[in-house]
Amino acid sequence: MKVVDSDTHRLHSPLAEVEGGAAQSPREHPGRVDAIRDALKAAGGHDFVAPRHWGVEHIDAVHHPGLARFLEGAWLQFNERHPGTRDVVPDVFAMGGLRAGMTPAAEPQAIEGRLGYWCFETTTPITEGTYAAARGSVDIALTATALVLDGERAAYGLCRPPGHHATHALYGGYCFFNNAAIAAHHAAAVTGLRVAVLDVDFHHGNGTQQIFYDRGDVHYVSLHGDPARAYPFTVGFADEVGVGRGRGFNDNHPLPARTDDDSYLKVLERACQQIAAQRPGLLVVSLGLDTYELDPICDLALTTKGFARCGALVAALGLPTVVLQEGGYYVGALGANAAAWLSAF
Ligand code: SP5
Ligand code: ZN
Repeated sequence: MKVVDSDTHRLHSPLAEVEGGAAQSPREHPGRVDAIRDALKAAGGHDFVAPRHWGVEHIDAVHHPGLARFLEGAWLQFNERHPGTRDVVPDVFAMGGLRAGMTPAAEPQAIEGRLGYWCFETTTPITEGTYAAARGSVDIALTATALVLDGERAAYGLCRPPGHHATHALYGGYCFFNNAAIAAHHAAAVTGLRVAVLDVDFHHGNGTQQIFYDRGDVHYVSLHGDPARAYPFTVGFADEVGVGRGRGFNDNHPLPARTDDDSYLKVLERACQQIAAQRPGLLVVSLGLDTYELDPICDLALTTKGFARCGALVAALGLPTVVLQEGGYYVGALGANAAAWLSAF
C-alpha cells in the first residue's frame, strides 16, 4: 500500500499534558510515528511517499476560518505577554453558560481568552511548531486522498497530530485540524459522490460527527468506548443519528469495557453493512489503534490478530479507501498493530 509520511510532526512535541489535575508525560508523542514507520518498513510491501503542500483553504472549507488564524499566531501572541512559555495551555474556557441569556461571546481580544474560546480541554498544548505540524498532518491526509482519487485502491496517511476530536471551531483531544473530515469533504467535493467515514479509534470522533451532522453527503459511522464512561463524555451516544439532510447519516456504536475481538468484529460487521447500504463512492477510515488490549488510557481488548481481522473486513467493502492514523498509545505494539491492519487490508 502507498504510505504517506513526513517528519514535520516532530515540530509538535509538548513537554506535558495536563490531565487529572496534573502535568503528565505526553501519551501523544513523536515516538508513535517512529514505531509505526519502523514496523511498516520491516513488514515490507509498502511504498513510502512524501506529502505535497496543500493550501489553508482546504482547512477553512471544514473548520471555522478563525481556528487556523488563531493556531497560526497563538504561540507567539502568548509569548509576547508571557515570555519563555514553552507549552501554551488554556486555563479559562469560554463556556456558553457564562453568557446564557445574553448575546453569544465574540472572540476575546486577549490571548488568554482566545485560548479558551478555541479550545475545549487541557491535554492539547500549543508549542512553537504546533501549527506547522498540524498543517503537515493535513498535507498527509490530503495527499493520501489524492492518491486514491487518482486511482489507488487504498492509501495510508501516517497522520500526527491526530484529528478526529477537532470540531468546526474547537481544538482538543490531541487534535488541531480534523484530518479525516478535511479528507472526506475534499473527496466529496471533487467527486460529487457520497463518502463514508468509518471511525474505529477507541474514542468517539466527536469532531467528525459534529462537522457532518447536518450533511447527507458524508456518512459518519463510529465504534468506540461508551461515552457514559469514556472520553469525550458528551458526544457519541447511540441516539445521535444526524439532523436535517444528515438524518440517517450518523451511526454510533458505543461499546462496553473489555470488548474482545469476536464481539468487536460483530459490531464492525454491522457498521460495514450500514456503510454499504448508503452506497458510498469512497471510504475514509479513522484508524485509531487505542482499542488494543494493553492501551494505557483506554479499556477495550482487541489483539494484534484482531486488528488483522478488522482490516480484512473493511477491505471486503470493496471501496476506494483512505486510511488515516488517529490514536494508539501502547507504543510497544503500535507498529505491529498498524502493520497487521494494513497488511490484512
Ligand atoms: C486521538 C485520540 O485518541 N485522542 C484521545 C484523547 C483522550 N484524552 C483523554 C484520555 C483520558 C484518559 N484517562 C485515562 C486514565 C487511565 N488510567
Ligand atoms: Zn483515541
